Amino acid sequence: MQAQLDKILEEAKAQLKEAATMAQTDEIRVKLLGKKGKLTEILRGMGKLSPEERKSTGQMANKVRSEIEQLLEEKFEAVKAAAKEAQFRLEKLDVTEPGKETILGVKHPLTITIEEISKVFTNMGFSIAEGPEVETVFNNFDALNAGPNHPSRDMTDTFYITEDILLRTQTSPVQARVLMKEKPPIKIISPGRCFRCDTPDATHSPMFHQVEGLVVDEGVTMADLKGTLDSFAKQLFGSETRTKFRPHHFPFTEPSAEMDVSCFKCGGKGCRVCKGSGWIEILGCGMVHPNVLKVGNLDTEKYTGFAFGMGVERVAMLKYGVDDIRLFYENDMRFINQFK
Ligand code: 2U9
Repeated sequence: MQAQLDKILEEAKAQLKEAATMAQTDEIRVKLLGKKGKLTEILRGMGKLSPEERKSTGQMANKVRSEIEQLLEEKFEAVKAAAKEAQFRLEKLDVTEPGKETILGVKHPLTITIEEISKVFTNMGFSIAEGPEVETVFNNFDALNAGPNHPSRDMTDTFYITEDILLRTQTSPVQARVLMKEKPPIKIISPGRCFRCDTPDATHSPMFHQVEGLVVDEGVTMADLKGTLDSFAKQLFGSETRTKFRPHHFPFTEPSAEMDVSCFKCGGKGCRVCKGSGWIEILGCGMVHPNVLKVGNLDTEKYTGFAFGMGVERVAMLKYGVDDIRLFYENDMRFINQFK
């Protein structure tokens, strides 16, 4: 019996040495100490022995059992620790490893330009107004004093959807809506997308962007217009920038003007950017026509206003030295990435 028990213990030691997982260790436990386990069977068979034999065999068997239980416990602990170690190794965090680069998008040059222009005006107390790109003929033309025979209404210049609905040709209808809805003081800019039936070339696109502005209150004068736009030019193109106003004509303003800025490239001496003149035309402006103020039901004896409008693409092309407007719409990342 002793020999049998010694053999079981030796085998148990050998098997446990080989076991590498909890499952393998448990399998060994079942084979030895389970219901049909080798040692269990020996213990069960002791009933048939004489009382003397039962006592000595029982002592031997119990000693072997507690030794095996001890070995099993140690093995369970060991494989558990090894499993934990392996898991830790797997999850190890290398704090010296360089971070993974996140590829961020970049802002489109037109977005950058709109944001720069808007910032200058919002810093001067202007609010930003927005409106639909699909507009009524009334808001786009009639409200802006462009009568039924005005050339800008021509089918060849305007994308009509129906007789009364069109794609806005400027952002002025946004201001017309504000004028009809709100009371002075009004001090807004309206950046946005516009559409004109133009054949694309280096300086024309059927879709383009504008920033327009409108100020209406009691006692607004041409001096306010000039002061505001001169300050704008100095903030956008540099504090050395000078401005000059040339008479012009728009249906929605009277008097009207175009504003030139001294060339930010050559300072006014004359270069390729200003085509030798020293000046660059940047925007149109004027005192809001009384007919337009009347659309807002305003007393034209009491209220006056000024308005202005500029093409965003033109400003961006001048600022960044872009010589073809179509580059803005091709989304070639080699172009877009240059404005980071
Ligand atoms: C209301 C009243 C007046 C907006 C104005 C201009 C002058 C102007 C052009 C510049 C280049 C458009 O992109 S461009 O072709 N715009 O010169 N725009 S005053 O006047 C308004 C607008 C709304 C109610």
